[in-house]
This record gives sequence, C-alpha cells and structure tokens, in this order.
Amino acid sequence: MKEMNKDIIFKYIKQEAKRQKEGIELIASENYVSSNVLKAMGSILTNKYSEGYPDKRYYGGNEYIDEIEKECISRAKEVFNAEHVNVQPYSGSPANLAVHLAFLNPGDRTMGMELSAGGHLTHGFKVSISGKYFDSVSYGVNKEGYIDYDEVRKIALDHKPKLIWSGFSAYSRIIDWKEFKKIADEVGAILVADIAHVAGLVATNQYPSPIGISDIVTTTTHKTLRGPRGAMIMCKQEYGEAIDKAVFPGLQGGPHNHITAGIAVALKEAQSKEFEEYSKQIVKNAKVLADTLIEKGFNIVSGGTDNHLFLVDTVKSVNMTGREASDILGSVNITLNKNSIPHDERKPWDPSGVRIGTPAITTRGMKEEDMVKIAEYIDRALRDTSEKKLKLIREEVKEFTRKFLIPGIDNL
Ligand code: DSN
Repeated sequence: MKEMNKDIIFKYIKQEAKRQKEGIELIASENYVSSNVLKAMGSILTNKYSEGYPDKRYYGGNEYIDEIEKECISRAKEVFNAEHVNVQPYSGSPANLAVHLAFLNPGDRTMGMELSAGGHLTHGFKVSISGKYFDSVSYGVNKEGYIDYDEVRKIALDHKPKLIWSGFSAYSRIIDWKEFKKIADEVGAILVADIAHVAGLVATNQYPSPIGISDIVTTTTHKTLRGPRGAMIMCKQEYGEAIDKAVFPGLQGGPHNHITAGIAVALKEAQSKEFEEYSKQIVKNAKVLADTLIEKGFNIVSGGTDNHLFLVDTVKSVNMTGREASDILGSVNITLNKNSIPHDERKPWDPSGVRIGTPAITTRGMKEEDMVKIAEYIDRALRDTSEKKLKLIREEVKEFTRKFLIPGIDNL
C-alpha cells in the first residue's frame, strides 16, 4: 500500500488540489462536491458489476447495489417531482444520446439550439453523433440574445422534427418550457429539456422546472446540483420503458455504482435548507458579478443573467478574443472557458467571448462583496497585461482565495 502512494498520480492529485485551492473557479459547469459525495465515489462500490436494473440484474451479489440504486431513484423523484427516473447514464452526452436512441432511427430529424447561441453539442451539432447520425436542424437567439419562440415555431413547422431539445450550456435567461411544449405538440414532436446546467436551481425552485411539462428531462449531476460526474434521465411514466431500454442495453453496460451512490448522497444534500440558500446565493452572485462588469464597461450578452452564468463579449469589451482573455485570466489563477457568443463570426476554438459562472465560488462561501473583488481582478488583468501587473494580481488572487475552503481539500 505504501508503495502505491508513491505513484506519481497521487502527486498530481495533490498539485491539482493546490491549483483548485489557489484559484477562482468561474467555469459555469464546475463545482466542488461535499466530503460525503467524495466518500461515496471513492468507495468499494466501484468493484461491482450490475448490468440491468434493480431486482433484474445479469450478475449475482447485487442485493446492496439494488438498494442504493432504488434509494437514488426515489430521492431523484422526490427532489424533482419526477414520475420515472433512470440514474445510470455515465454522463450528459450518453444521456442525450440515449434519448435520441429511444425515439429516433438513424436519419430521423432532431432539433436543438445552435451551439453558438448557447446550445449543446449533443443537441444535434454537426460534429457530434447527434448531428451525424440524425438529420439535425437548429434555432438560435435574436440579436438581444433571447430565444425567439416565433422563430423556433417556424423552424419546427418547416422541418417537422421528431425530437425538440430545449435547454442549454450557455444561455443566461429563463426558458419558457410551456411555450416549447406547445411548439412540440403543434408538430407532433417529443420535447426534451436538458437542465444539466440549472438542475440545482430547479431542485430548489430558483429556476422554473420543466418537469411535468417536458416529455423527457435530462440532466448531469455535477454542475449546480453539486454531485458526482454522472447524469439522470427523468420522464413521464409512458416513456420510462423506452428510456430504460435505450440506456441499457441500448447504449451502456454496467452502471457505475459508486457514482450512483454519490448521486444519492448529493440528492439528499439538495433537499437541505442550506442547499436552498446556496442556490439563491449562486444567482445573486451571478447578477452582482455581471452588473459590476457592466459598470466597468464590459459587454454582457443579453445585458445580464437570470441564472448562474453569463457570456462576456471580450472582443467588444477589451478587444481580445475569448481565447486570449481566458489565457490571460488563467495566468492570474482565474479559470473560465472561452465561449462562442450568439452570431459569432469566429470559430469555437478561438471565439469572441468567455463564459462566467458562479456555482463553484458560491460553494466556497463567496458572497456579493467578493463578486465585486473578482470583477476588479478581471478588469485589471484584461486592461493592463504587463507581466509585472499580472504577477501582482496572481499573488492577490492567491491571498484572496486562502480563506475560502473547499470540501475534501485539506488546508494546504
Ligand atoms: N461541457 C459542459 C459545459 O461546460 O457546459 C456541458 O456539457
């Protein structure tokens, strides 16, 4: 055992812990899980094969695994008020592929939001399997950065997709799930809502829920929901069998039981008063951060946010591409991702903006006054990029982060 701890991998884990501790994490899809979630994920449950579903497994010895998966499903139903839940998808992309597999044949039409408008690769983007094996069409946002439902309706009526995707990875406004459902019904499509980004906010009523409206709801479990890397598919009872068959045996093999246990732990945490307060604070923080950047002359897509994230047009704000801005901020220990902005003329690898989100920093206990400080660091770093100034900011950021703990990471 001693020998194993000399494995260089553990040295890298330590270095990554230090990086996480000394940085300001603004990647909108990241978070820090609790010690209990970590414990469940790092448990011996990873040793077990369990192809199938509770009480219907292809392997023996699943009596405790069955209880864990049943409990996880029951907690998910309770948190989201869902009729049927599958907790086995390995992550968001396979979950979304399983939905395609459940309802479409190769070549059938799927419709989702354009990537540059804030949609996701798996909603029919041409380089993804969802856009290669299926005939995909997309809708965008208007010049103010909002979904235009008349436009969505027109595209749906023109192309008659079998599946319509709502939901996003980079849209800072409220989605009108009912309007999407009306459109889907008008064209006879199944509506899927991908709530991966806002699941934690939905769980605590800080963002409208599509459950009970959308036929299918997919989500990852590691973003605002603050669980392990995994996913769930929730749906109306009538679609349960098709979804379960698509996940296994359609797409996957044995479920990752250690992750199922971690999701169950996270779902229990999501029912606490503290988690509700946390979710409220995520949105407050995002608004303050966006507003402070606007005061400093930054151009924010759609002029602000209703959730945990927003997009900054860095070309308009500081005459830098998203890649340049993200590299400079990275050099002062502020991590975020370059991101296309609506109607972007640049390519995703070097787009015109960056995406900023507050779930992770809010887990560390940062509040409104800390958002003002973070906006100042961003403003200073992007407006004066001399090595001397950046070095100074990096030291200030390290000092600033010192008092904000991260669960599972010892004080380094
Ligand atoms: N990659 C995730 C994100 O950053 O939004 C979505 O899958």
